[in-house]
Amino acid sequence: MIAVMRTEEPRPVRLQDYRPPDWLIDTVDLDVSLDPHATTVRAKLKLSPNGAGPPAPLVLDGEDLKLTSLALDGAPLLEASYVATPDRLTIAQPPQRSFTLEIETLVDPTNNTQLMGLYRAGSTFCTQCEAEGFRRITYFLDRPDVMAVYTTRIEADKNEAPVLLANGNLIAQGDVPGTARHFAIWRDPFPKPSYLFALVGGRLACVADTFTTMSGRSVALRIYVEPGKEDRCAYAMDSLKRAMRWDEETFGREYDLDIFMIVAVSAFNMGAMENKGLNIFNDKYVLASPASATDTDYASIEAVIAHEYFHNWTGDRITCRDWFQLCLKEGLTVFRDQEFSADQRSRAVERISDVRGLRSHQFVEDAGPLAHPVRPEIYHEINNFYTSTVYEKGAEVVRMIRALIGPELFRKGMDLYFARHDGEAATVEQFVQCFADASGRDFFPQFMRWYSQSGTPEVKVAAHYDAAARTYRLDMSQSIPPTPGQPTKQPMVIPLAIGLVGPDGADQPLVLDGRPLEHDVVVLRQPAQSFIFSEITQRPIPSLNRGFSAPIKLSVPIAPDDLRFLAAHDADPFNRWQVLQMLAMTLLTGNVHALRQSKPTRDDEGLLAALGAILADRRLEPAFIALTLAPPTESDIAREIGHDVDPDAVFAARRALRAAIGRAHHAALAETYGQMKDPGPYSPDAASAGRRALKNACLDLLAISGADGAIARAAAQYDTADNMTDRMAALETLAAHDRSERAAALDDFYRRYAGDPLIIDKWLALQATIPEPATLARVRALTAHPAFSMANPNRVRALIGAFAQGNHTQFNRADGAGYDFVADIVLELDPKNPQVAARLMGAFRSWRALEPQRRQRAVTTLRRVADAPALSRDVHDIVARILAEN
Ligand code: 0A1
Ligand code: ZN
Repeated sequence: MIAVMRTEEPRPVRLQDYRPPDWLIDTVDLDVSLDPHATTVRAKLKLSPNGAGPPAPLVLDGEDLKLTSLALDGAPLLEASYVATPDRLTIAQPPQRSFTLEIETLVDPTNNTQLMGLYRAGSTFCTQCEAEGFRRITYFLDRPDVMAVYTTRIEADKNEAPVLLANGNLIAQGDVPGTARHFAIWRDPFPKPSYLFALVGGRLACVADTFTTMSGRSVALRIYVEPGKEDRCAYAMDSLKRAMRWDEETFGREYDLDIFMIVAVSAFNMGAMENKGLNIFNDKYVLASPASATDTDYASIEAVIAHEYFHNWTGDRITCRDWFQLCLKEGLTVFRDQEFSADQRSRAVERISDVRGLRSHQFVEDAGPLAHPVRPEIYHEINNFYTSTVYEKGAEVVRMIRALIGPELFRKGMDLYFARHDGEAATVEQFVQCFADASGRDFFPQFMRWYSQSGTPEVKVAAHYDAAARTYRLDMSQSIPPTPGQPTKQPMVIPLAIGLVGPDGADQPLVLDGRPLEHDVVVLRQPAQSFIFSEITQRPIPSLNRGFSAPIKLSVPIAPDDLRFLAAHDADPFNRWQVLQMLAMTLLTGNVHALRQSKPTRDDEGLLAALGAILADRRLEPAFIALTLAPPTESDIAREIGHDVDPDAVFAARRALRAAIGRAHHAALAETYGQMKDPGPYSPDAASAGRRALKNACLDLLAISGADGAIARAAAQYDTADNMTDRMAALETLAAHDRSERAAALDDFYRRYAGDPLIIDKWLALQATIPEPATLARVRALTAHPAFSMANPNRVRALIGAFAQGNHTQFNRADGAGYDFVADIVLELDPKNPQVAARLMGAFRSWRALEPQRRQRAVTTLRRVADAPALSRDVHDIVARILAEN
């Protein structure tokens, strides 16, 4: 029977309701005949009952599917024996033994605007199956604990899709006699869940290389791109080879298939996807040349290529039992890609950038209505849980395991994890158990709270030095603010890497309870706990949470003089950066307060002097200096203030500090600008990128301070730049100043790059982030520009995403027009691409912290969206949680 009504799946989904599947699928034979509007998918599934439970019906997931034929063990199924709706195929009384099911469905890739399942990016056919996209291709047990061996035959018009790819190794290809079509057959020997399935068909160019693994096997490497873009693949290929080597050297992990393929597509909902042997990428994270990509783009490409490659072991070989375990693969893989970048570049700079990102995204999420545990326990729409909490905080949790047991035992635990769970769909408990077993330490049951409790822990520290007894005591207490669904919390295990810095700037030996402190880490486990260090001969300054060993908010009363001392002498570069951020934060929050009360703001000569010392210190890495010159972000300041936030005052205070830095160090900045210029050709390496970062930070600070000739210098740099980093940096500087040079440069930029969508995205995003009232009208006008398209997620993110997430003053306009504009876009986009629409909607997540007028405007807009008819589950879930009172 083929029913047509759409039956909603029971939602929400809860972790506590997990049950193993009643049926398993051992093999999947797919035969996909590609056609722009009517692609035929024949799936032959070998099913078997899972264990000897009571007879169970077979219920396969679907979404928007059209069933055209169904057979069991070769015989067509009687209409009375099944029910097929677009989103489910039910066989109430299947045989209680192994059998094969042959399902034929018809899908329309061209009109698949959600970009989930089989869709078209330009003219290329491609798939995206995580999390629940495979069910848009065929009926299936679309859950990660059902792992099967896939064989995929793809057939297509030879002219339309000369390249046919799927997971695994190519086993056959040829022409379909008597037609203009051809086929390819791919077989992936590794059992995998459906979310890792992929196929691609299109007119694509290929860049080829090889990699010899540590055991001497040769692996073919292929990057497929739109023809004409081959010359922009070199950095991605180089990053891939370095990532493959690094995983062998650092974790002993070798690649397993004969071929590893990357396909760059122009329309993709996220960054990239780790499909087994066939990674599909948003082309933004593949394509780079000096003339088209900035240093930041290069670094992102390196990180995303590595991230997807590392998933081969952490995600593909060992996958997740259910979607609640998403952090098992994502947190761990982010940790791995961060470590890779740290090893390839500068460890200190990488850590500071990662923490800056964590604070301005994850801490904001954790402090608002969308806060959720690293391992959520309930969801309405899993696509809304690809969050910075699952990814970035998930990585911090893995990092804490390493801080707690040290690098050697950490590696032993990872080895155990790979040995014990290879080929399985695992859980977070099983992962953590490997470290408990490898280390024999007893804190892991309590440590699990990092996965179950949301919110950012706050640790308060008081310090007492007893000169007579030569002891130094740290009294610590911890608490976690309430978060949605979690009014009260239990104490966490918090590893704090510490140093006690003596008057000579050197770390004093750490002796706790008569023993040298292991790994220089104290472990806070109680609500309140004291640590007494002995043999401390001189009053030290505490350097706590070094390297940001725990993702917490730390309050420790250190006098400004001592903070400046640490800025100059701390052996931990992260904390040298951190103490200056603390000094700046104190100044900024005070000045925001003053501005709100129309009182005079103040300067901090000591902070300016400390920054000057950093700027003058030629032993420091330029990239580190550049990061140090950047005050806390607007979202950091807003979060620190916490309530009654006026984004205009936040912006004004921050801008004033940047101008003060520019004025105070005018000469040094101008001199450094000159010194950091490299005469040679562009190279994307970290040291060169760091010099450019510092040079461009100087340029911007000089311009913001109103220095003579600074705008002319930026305009000249724009005109003469021989690489995109310098051109874009100059344009960003110009964009902050409403002068004729800005308009000229923006026009010129468009003319130069009109044919290159990824570059035009930079142009769109830059205009969307200009912090001035005219921006909203400009952004609105740009939605009608030929370069913009609501159908392409990169364009939407560049223009609308940048406005909503990256322009705090204009999105949060006091008149509410920014909110209404974004809401209108969300409602327009939602029927076509709910996933991207829901992400945009997340921009409203901090509304409750705003001052009353904006809060009122925001809630009015939020209610309008909530009440809109036919909202997707994605947007509905986000709006409902953002509005919920708890
Ligand atoms: N697993 C991918 C992220 C990803 C998630 C969902 C997607 O669906 C549109 C796509 C990609 C990663 O971590 O890179
Ligand atoms: Zn990932």
